[in-house]
Amino acid sequence: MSLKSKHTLIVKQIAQELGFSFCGISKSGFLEIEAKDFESWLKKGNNGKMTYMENYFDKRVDTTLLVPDSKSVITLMSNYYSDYKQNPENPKISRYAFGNDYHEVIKDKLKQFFILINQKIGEVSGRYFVDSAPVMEKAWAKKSGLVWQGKNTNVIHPKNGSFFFLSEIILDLELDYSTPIKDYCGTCTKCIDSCPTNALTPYSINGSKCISYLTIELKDELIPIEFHQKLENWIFGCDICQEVCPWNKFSLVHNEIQFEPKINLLEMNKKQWQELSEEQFKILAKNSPLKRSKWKGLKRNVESI
Ligand code: B12
Ligand code: SF4
Ligand code: SF4
Repeated sequence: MSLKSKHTLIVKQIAQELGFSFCGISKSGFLEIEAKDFESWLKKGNNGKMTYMENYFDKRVDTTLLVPDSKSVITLMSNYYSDYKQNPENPKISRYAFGNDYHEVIKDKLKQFFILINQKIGEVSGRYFVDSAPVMEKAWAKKSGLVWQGKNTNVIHPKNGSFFFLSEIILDLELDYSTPIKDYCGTCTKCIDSCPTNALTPYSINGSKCISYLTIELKDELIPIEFHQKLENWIFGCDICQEVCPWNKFSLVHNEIQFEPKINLLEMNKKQWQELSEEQFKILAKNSPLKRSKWKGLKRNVESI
């Protein structure tokens, strides 16, 4: 076995030890096709008021500019699927926010991953990311052969669906690379047909119309009135285009204790949300992604449904 293959094996073993669901690797570099698509997405204004998406364009589409001397992008997937069902009459929270904030949970694991690579392989440098950085995470997950990108724009694993977080380790170490898998959406259009705000066209999203954007990303202003009737009780994110996806019938419940549902938050009815004080919110939403919208933001969302 070549040294590169040995290192690849070590990386995949570490991923398993740390509880990542899947690990795929591709060559660090310029994302030529995605750069063009992303540029036209921005030109159409599909990012709405997420102006941070316009920053660091060159680095976002080229990991060798983001992490100079990098050779490999390791993509890691973390399952967050929970079969806990919220009462549909109550204000709804998307599954990814049932438990503790994934940014913190996964960042801790990536830190350990990096230490273990340095212990088991030798001195390797690089950086790790989860969500917040200018990295086209879905494009890298696709490239590394783990998933295809569905018409709802989420990436889907053929055996376990799309309820996964993505994260990456970008390294100056050469590894064995995988090739992309095929697209299994076929003639299905369930996600597009079910989106209440018509945010989707096949393989593309108008972010500014997505409930996830309206309830989380749109800050310091009211949710435009034309969307109020369409929120279908969602007050933090939206899971509709994933719930209707036939590939999510294969989802398995995660085994990450930190993603266990915070029942106290999830079982609140509208009246309880309306009466919730800022102090109570701080206690209930401790370590939760809901902190991102703050008490004020959630109150606005509750008043919009
Ligand atoms: C901005 C953002 C959003 C925005 C915009 C959504 C979007 N699809 O981009 C908003 C706020 C709406 C959002 C919502 C959600 N998000 Co978000 N988001 C991001 C973020 C920060 C950047 C994504 C990005 O680069 N968008 C830019 C556009 C251009 O990218 P794109 O949609 O992939 O576009 C490509 C396709 O359109 C393709 N394309 C264009 N034409 C064609 C034609 C064909 C035929 C094909 C095949 C492809 C194709 O080219 C484009 C460029 O590659 C990433 C984290 C990251 N750093 O990557 C998380 C991320 C994508 N989000 C995530 C999640 C979980 C969500 C939500 C499910 C949360 C929720 N429950 O509310 C929803 C899902 C909504 C949806 N249907 O996408 C996960 C997705 C995991 C997965 N399995 O796919 C990510 C990766 C975060 C993470 N680390 O886990 N999100
Ligand atoms: S998350 Fe909801 S609003 Fe956003 S695209 Fe999917 S179905 Fe539409
Ligand atoms: S619902 Fe259908 S079209 Fe949409 S992502 Fe899933 S398989 Fe693809």
